[in-house]
Amino acid sequence: MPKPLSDIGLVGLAVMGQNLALNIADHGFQISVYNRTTETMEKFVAENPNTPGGVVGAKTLEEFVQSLSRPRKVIILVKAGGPTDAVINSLLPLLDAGDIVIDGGNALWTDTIRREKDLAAKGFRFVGSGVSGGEEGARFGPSLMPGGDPSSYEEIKAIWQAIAAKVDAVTGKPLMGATPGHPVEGGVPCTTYIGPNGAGHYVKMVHNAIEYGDMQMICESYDILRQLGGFTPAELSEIFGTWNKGKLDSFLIEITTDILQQKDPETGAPFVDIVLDAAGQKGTGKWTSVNALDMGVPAPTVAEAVFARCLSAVKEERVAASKQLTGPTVALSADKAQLVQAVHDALYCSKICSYAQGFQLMSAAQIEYKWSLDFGDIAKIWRGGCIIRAAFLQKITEAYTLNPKLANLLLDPFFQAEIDAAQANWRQVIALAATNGIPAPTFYSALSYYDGYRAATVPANLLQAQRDYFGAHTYERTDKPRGEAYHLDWPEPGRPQSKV
Ligand code: 2AM
Repeated sequence: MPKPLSDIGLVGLAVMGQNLALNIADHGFQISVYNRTTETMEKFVAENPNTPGGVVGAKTLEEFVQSLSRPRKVIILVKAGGPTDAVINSLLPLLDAGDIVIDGGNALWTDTIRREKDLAAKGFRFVGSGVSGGEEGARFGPSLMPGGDPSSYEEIKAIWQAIAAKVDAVTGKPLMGATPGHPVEGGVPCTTYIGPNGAGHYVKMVHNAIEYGDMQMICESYDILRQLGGFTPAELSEIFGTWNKGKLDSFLIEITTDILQQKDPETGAPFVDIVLDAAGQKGTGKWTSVNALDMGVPAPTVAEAVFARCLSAVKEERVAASKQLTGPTVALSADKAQLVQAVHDALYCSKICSYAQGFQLMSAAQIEYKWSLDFGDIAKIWRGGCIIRAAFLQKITEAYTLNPKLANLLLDPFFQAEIDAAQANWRQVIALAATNGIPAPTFYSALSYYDGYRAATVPANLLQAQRDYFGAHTYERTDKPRGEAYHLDWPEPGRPQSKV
């Protein structure tokens, strides 16, 4: 027998919405569902008659809202942008003060800040919750990054903790094996309150940007190993499979292992060789890079990952250029086993730099928006459920537990020792990529970030002199306190400086 009122409601029954609704129902919560196209809702309800909590369909938004217990909790999972605003605007006249609207889409965090302010002014509560893990995550346990009104998190906490992915309390490894109607028992949930207004969606965006970096770095590893090692996709699958048992143990390495052994069902060729090399993107990497530029925070590796997708997308132009522009001939490496270890280390070091940049970005954003982010907790909730889940994140949690005010991940003793041990190989791989003409933009940029960050002196002295020369932009002096501006009365360009 259904309860008279549902515990929560969900608007938007595309795949993510359907899977999240089933996840909620699997944990014993009764959920009401509404979709603009009624047939989708009817089909969904008919196909899922026996969930532990129960799924209740509503044909109109009025019926939907009336079916919810108070304070009402409504998850919106529609396309980010205009559709989200449209749904919010249709819902508000039907809701009461104190009711909670939760946007589970991939919203731009500044939209979330705007919506939270707008709804708060009208007496409603708003939560912008990042949901990561794709369709599978939504169904059996995503990583959830809720931000917004803190009192609303208390209202949804029990549901969020129940439906989130779980990791082992001791090892931090994801607990797998959930099936429909049978979620995993126990474990630590991959969710925590992130912060006010747009904090949840901001952190979700940075998660996605880190994902862009991870994916591009894996692609560069694959490319270098294939070109310089001469490995077949099947051999590469074995290499990635081995890596997945060590420091690089992660969901993205795991799926890469699977992909590289997949054959194209039509031709029998390695599947990767059938897929066209032109990448798509939905915008979260770009948003992050634009924001890094806006805040003046160095996050070059993410930006390079976005640009690599852009360069891949101009396929026809590249094909034409390949017939005209020259480069070195690729020479196969003599020591294949050493190459594999070196590429492993290059990937590992680059990954550390990329995560360091992502956390730097969140650190700057929290000052800009007056949030108080807990980086140890953020790394913790990324250990399971989400696309970047990895053994590595346990180490990041430990780094921030050891020092919550860590200025940069690179300064943590564990990561410092890891880079010390692996950097010779990292440098070797980049040198090999350069001499053989293999693009490796995230590897290169991560190393430049590392070398730049550890340099007490960079050539910005000359740059400041140039700026002062042509634009009287002033400079600070090495022999005077910071903040004092000086200007030299430069001679005319081309005229030799008069001797003193
Ligand atoms: P639909 O099935 O009626 O298209 C992903 O597109 C989800 O968002 C779908 O459930 C879709 O509903 C819903 N959606 C997209 N735009 C919408 C809008 N403007 N109003 C309500 N739902 C919308």
